[in-house]
Amino acid sequence: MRILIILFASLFSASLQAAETAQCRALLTQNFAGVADAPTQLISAADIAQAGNDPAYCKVEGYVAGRVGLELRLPHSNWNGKMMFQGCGGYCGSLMQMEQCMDALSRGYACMHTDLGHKSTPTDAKWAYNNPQGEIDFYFRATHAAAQAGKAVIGAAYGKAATRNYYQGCSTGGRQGLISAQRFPADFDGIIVGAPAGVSTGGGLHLIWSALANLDKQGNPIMSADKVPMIAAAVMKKCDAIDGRTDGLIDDPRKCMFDAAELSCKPGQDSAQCLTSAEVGAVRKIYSGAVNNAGLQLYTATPMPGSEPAWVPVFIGANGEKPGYYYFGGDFFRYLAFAEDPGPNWRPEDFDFDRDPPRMGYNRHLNNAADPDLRAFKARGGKLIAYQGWRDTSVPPLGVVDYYELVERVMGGRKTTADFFRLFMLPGVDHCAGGPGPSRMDLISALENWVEKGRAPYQLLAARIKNDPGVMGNVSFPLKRDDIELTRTIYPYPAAPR
Ligand SMILES: [Ca+2]
Repeated sequence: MRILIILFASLFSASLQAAETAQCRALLTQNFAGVADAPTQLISAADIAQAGNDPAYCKVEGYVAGRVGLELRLPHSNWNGKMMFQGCGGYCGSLMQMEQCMDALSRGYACMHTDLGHKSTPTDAKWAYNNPQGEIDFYFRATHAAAQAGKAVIGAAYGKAATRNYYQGCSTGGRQGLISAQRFPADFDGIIVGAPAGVSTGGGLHLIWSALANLDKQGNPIMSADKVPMIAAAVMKKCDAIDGRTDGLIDDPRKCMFDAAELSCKPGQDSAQCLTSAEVGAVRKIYSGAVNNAGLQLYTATPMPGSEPAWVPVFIGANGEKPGYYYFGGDFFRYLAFAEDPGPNWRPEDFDFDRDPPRMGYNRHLNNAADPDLRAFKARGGKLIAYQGWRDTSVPPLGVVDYYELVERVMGGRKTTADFFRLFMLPGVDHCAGGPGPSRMDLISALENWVEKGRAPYQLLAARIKNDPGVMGNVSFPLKRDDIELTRTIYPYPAAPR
């Protein structure tokens, strides 16, 4: 009897194994042209051997009409029955974040990614020049279309549909996740959103304002990058202990009241050790965020005190160069921000903070992931975990804070919101990851527990790790104990440790 049970069990597991094995090359013989919302063509399918910690998988490449490129990595065996959709970054334009699938893949997920409908570097937007379809794909269509394609390919590869479909992404990827919850709430059962760009078109104003803040009328830098550590040190000295811990992290930078004039040069003082009045003006401008000539704040999400070490090179170029956002932010206005693209000859100095913000409604309509009405996503059982670094200079942290608070008001209060949406604010963390604060959290496990077991994340353990690979790198869980430098328990906003 016992032998029979073992025999039966092993036969059962063998058949299960067979059912879970991705049928890789046979996928190329299948027709995906009829996938709803996503006429799909596969281009290649290849077996990739197991290597190191990465399992063997089937690598599938293809596109959705017109030009939404996609890739899937399908584990050959031990598929966990689920899909993970990996988001992109910047202006996307390639499958550059496919490597961030590897954590999910090693857990048994079939993982996929899209280039968002065009070919480019992550920092250029020429592809969008007079290209409205490209903008539609980038801002909202490609993620939805690729998800439909991916679900169909996974179904064909394993002979059954995924039991759960999840999404994870940061920056542009965070925006993709919010757009999914807002506009395509049926696409994903659970969504992880990091530092979402495009909660408001104001994100573009932030880029251009902060790129110009430290340039004089001739376009030369007002303050050199070597003044920044002095400012950072003064802010930390003033505000580190407000949260009760002198640890180099400012838990809630909204409580830090710092004015650059505190570092003003006194008569006779060596200007290397203080700020000139022009430099005080530049620093105040960075903190203030975009305002028009009437003094009206155009975007309330501004760089926070404590973010100063991350101002170079994005707001203040190293070695007297133009700051990074002069170029990255410039492309937004050259090719995306307006209904009619001003094109390659447009310069950031051409932006008029009175005339031009009202012209950005066209982009806002495509871009903004700001709709607080998440009723459809909540009703279908969707769960949303968001996180944001307080030191972020690319996506100012108060954008997602404002969005979360707006959702609370629209969805009926804190408790009814916490039932399906939680935000985790990370002290001392840069854009998506990195910085002195702990930024790495096992968010996939947290999402699985919430969606599959009904266990909401009442806290998350964040870790700072050695040699963090940064915003583009893959970090697999569980973390290696020797790699962990610092941990911190993070509670859902607005709760804070005492
Ligand atoms: Ca502190």
